[in-house]
Amino acid sequence: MTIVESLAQETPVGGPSLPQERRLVTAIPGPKSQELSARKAQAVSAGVGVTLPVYIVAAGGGVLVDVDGNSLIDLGSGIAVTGIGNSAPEVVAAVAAQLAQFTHTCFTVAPYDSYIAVAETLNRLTPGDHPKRSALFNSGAEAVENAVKIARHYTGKQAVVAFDHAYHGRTTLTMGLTAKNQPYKNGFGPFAAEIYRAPMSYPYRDGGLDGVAAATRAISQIEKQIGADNLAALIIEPIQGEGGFIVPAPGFLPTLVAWCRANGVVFIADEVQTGFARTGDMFASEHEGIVPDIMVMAKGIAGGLPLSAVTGRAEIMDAPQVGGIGGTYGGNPLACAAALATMESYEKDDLARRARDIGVIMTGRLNALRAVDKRVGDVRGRGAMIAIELVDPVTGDPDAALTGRIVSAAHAQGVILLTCGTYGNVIRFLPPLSIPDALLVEGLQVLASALAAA
Ligand code: PLZ
Repeated sequence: MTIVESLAQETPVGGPSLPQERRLVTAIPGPKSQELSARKAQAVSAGVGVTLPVYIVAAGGGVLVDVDGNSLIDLGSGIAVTGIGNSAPEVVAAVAAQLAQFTHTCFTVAPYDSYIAVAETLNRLTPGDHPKRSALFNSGAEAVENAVKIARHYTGKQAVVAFDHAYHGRTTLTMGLTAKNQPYKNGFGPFAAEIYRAPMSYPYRDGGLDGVAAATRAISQIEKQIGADNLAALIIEPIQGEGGFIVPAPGFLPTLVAWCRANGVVFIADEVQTGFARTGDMFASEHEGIVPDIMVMAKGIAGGLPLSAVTGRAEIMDAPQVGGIGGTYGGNPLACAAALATMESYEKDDLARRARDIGVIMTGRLNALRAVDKRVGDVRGRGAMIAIELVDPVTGDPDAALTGRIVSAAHAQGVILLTCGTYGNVIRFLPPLSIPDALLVEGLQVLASALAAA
């Protein structure tokens, strides 16, 4: 069978017209998925793990349909990527049109206008009305690396500060920025030099230190251990993603930004996970009105196509020598077409508002669980980026085993849930913004039953 024939066999077609229902017709994973898992084990590097081994043939709205015919509720969006939904019609149309014109020239060889249009849109959408420039890449990690390269070039300094619980990627430089050893770093060293770690604001676990005090603690450590004269950039996720959906106390981010500005340090916001309407604003930085010098974006930018971006102050972004920034695929025309359609939809359909509405539904239900079940230690996040932290009700210690049991039970019931957190005890909810309310509520009911049974 050719690839085209086998794709054609795999009905149904994805997109929002897929029946929006949870439907289990086999055990999870079903027999066909189990066959594929056996093939995977023989063909794919064991280092490439899988959260839930159901093999997908179509997705859209708020569901993923697997090869056995099960329809699962998607509360993960492929890790915050498909905010506008899988195979969103406007993305499909834009990519199909581009596909028929040309697929690749390499922007740095023979350019095309959609790359410029994406840059113009990002320069307009990101916080601050100063002159900006953008550059496009493929993955979040690649964009983070380039942000650091550009900040070093501009400042002529080398040190970079990242925070406790941070996640910035899996390449050599970004592994160094990432805090957690397992599974991201273990055995993969040595890591890049001149990376330093500062304490985060983690209201649930730092005794309620207020934001300004937490920032002052971080700044004092930075000044003593590194010195602003050596520091090129400080990089932080406005809400930490993989680290546990940690929302810093109010005042933390603005205090850091003010210190960076006063000390010639480039403030880099890593909005790879928080960006593009996810938190109820176009970018999470907007919540406290901070204006990053550089913003890094990926995930939600292009409706599922691989694209990432670095947008920043013109004088910083223009610092590198011509030819100093690039890559074969960065800003690929198919990804740019998808990004233009996706970003238009965020604005036109006011998806930030949809994210806030989803947040109200989720936090209402999760707080109700917390009120009656002390194992739910914390409910936090913003918009459609919400999490619960599971703890021992007596000691408050993280309970990763309970977390694992709940998530497995939800998976078996056809709800895709993701975990996160330094201590592995956080369940995060990242539904596509295209999910119907009824399906979201059903997913949360499955979670509640799993919690009760665990
Ligand atoms: N910065 C804030 O969340 C990616 C990691 C999934 P890439 N997070 C998902 C995994 O297990 O690898 C992420 C992020 C933040 C950077 C990145 C890196 O983005 O596109 O995965 O390279």
